[in-house]
Amino acid sequence: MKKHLSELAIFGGIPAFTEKLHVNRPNIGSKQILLQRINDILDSKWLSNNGVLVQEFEQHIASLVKVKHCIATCNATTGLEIAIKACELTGEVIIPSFTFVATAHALQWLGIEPIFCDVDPSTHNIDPQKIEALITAKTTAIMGVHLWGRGCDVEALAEIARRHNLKLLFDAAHAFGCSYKGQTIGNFGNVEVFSFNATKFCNSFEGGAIVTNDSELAKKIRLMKNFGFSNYDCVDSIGINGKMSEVSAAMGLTSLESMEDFISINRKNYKKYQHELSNIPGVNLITYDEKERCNYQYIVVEIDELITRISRDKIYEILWAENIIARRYFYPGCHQMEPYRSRIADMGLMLTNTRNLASRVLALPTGTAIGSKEIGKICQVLRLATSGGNLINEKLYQNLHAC
Ligand code: T4K
Repeated sequence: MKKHLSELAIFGGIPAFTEKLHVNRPNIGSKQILLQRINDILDSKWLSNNGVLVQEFEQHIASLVKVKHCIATCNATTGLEIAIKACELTGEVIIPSFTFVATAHALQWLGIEPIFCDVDPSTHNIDPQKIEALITAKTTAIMGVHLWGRGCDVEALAEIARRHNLKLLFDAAHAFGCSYKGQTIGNFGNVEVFSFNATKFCNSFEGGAIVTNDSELAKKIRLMKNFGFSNYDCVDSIGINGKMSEVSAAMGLTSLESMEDFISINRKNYKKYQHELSNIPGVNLITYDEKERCNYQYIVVEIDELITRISRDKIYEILWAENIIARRYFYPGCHQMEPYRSRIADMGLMLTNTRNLASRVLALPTGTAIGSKEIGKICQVLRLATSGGNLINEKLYQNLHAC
């Protein structure tokens, strides 16, 4: 009978998790209120197409973000595509290479080439100093990503965009409820897009929201997300079906009502990880600026292999074997995925920080699905795995459950 690492006497024999602990288990607000809302939707027989709950969801977000316009969408990827189309981008757009692949795909889907820029290793966000070298006659915009909910260097990006007459967009999929220099994210650049996917701390099953303070742009976006219809029988522009359904809005509104609780649980979990990891050399938790509003929805550690003497990938395998389903976000980097990888073979060589981060980063479970006890055990496994270092030899490893 194979044993879990944590059960081995040599490591102190802590009982293993019997159920899988996933990263990004959805937070569920009040089931009762959600079910009531769904019941009302069914009774009203209005299921989609700009229903009352979608309108309420949009107003709620606009007021939370303190932004003029919010347009709900079926997901953030479609939201990005609509925003890109509405901004009339063409040619090339500069984005960070260390992000979820949807950032790049949203552009490529529209025939626009994403140009990958390296990130700042201390923030994981696009490095403004590396952008200008990538600007060509074809560049029409910069699209920053507020990775993990930590704001990009908005001023530096805005200054470059201004100097080169480029549009500035933000993929704010991670950053709902966060601020940058005291201002709520959602107010920067021409337009920003949030995600309310099930894995986000506030979710609408699937969903997104495009936010902007530009009234003309908002009008265009509103038309575009509904096939371009400005009225019955009247189509004013090209459009797509980017609409959010009423049931998604019901979940979204219910999530928003519990948003503060979710953030406070995430923050408590973050603090527990911070405490537990403080004495595990080489497992470095990323920091959030306490002066800003943060949603703390990602617990991200960087593994310093020189100190741990065990690779991030080995730690990842050990965690999985222990039923801790950590993720290597965003390995191996967008530029190493198709269709981008084939396009520029040595792109990885130029994106040194992205390459390093992609080999060091691990996202760990958090959210309402777990608490102090589980975090204590996750960190105990990390402690054992890393203090083992060369103890985690092949023989011992063979004792572990296969992933
Ligand atoms: N830009 C950025 C920077 C993004 O991170 C994302 C999405 C987007 C744009 C696009 O947003 P959307 O179009 O999705 O609104 C997940 C999410 O599906 C994706 O939304 C998110 N980023 C990305 C970071 O994570 P995967 O491929 O890792 O999903 P998956 O199915 O492996 O699930 C992740 C974890 O969540 C697993 O451990 C299982 C758990 N999970 C997931 C779902 C859906 C659950 O426990 N229950 C669930 O219902 O992309």
